[in-house]
Amino acid sequence: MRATAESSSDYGANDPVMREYFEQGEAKARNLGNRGTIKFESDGSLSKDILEIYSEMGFYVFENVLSHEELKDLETGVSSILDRLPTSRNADLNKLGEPAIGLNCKAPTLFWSKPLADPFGGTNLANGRHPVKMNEPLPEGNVPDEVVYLILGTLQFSEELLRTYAHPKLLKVAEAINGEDFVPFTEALFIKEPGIGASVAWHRDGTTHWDSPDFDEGTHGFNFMAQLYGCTAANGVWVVPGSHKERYVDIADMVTRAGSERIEEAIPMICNPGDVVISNRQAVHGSFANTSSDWRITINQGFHRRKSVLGVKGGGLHGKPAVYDAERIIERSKIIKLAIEARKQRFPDEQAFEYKPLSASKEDFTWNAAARKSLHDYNLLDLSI
Ligand SMILES: O=C(O)CCC(=O)C(=O)O
Repeated sequence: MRATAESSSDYGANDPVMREYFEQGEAKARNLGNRGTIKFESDGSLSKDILEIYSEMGFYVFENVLSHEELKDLETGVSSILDRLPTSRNADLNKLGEPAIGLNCKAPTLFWSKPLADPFGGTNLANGRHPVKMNEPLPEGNVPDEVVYLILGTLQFSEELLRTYAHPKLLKVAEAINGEDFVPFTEALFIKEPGIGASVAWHRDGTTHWDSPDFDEGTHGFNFMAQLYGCTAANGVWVVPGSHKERYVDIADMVTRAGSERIEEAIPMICNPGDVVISNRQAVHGSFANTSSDWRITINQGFHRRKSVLGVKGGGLHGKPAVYDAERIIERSKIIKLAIEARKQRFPDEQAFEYKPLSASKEDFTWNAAARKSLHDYNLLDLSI
């Protein structure tokens, strides 16, 4: 396990106030009432209490979703991805001198940052949705010039991640929240290495529907954030509860009112290994540079309502702008079936999820070498709204 490291950094002069903010945040998080195991009603529908609290807060911590066995698989998969990264932004090889992953992909895959930096905050990147730069503490010790802190299109790099994508309870939750015809958005890995991991400035994820007449709290979908090592106030994502219901928010003003990037209303996700957070993409959220000695690896799996993407012009951070038609949506959704088939091979005794939009399909979704190859650049078809 990589859960802690010997060396770490701190926030310099801000360290005492950051620590106080983290302590207070953790206490609030533990009292918020938005955590527990995934529960269903006797008719198989998702627990009404969970739906109500998720709707109120915009995020919910599902505890103990991933078994010890699955976590071990995921650790193998994630380690293999980290080992296969290029040694630097312009390198072709990984640390073992082999061809690195991501380099022959047309779709965006690897995102680099200086240690403890904030690559997006206060820039126009990603439609300028990260208006305020976070504090960038100075790393201590011998650190690389740049590190990969975010990977997209992850399912092509790891069968272990692909299998977890088809976790039957998680897909049942996706169905309950976004409807039987729910569709994928994108998949990502956030890597917060101790003393190095970059911050993700406060933002909301959606880019297309803020002015839509039929906008509501679920319009821009949600992310599952599965935690390999758990997460703390210091290295985890913070959320402003309830902000997902607002059509317009002023993040810069929240920061101005707080007098720093320590937004007062925000609450951290506090998780153990194997917990999975469902997080509304419309909620204001962000994470601080990881000066702690704890690793955080978050496995993100995003899902949308079909009606939020059909006929909509999307694109931006995750791909080229395009109008998403029914053919593209079903093509992108096929990975759900492939993942289900891959998972069946690993967990044959588990009740598999049935993905209704492809129930009647005559296509062969057997998980084999050809299927694995077909995943190359699959995220060119991401449904990014
Ligand atoms: O994991 C993080 O630090 C940021 C996650 C995030 O911003 C997202 O999933 O949209």
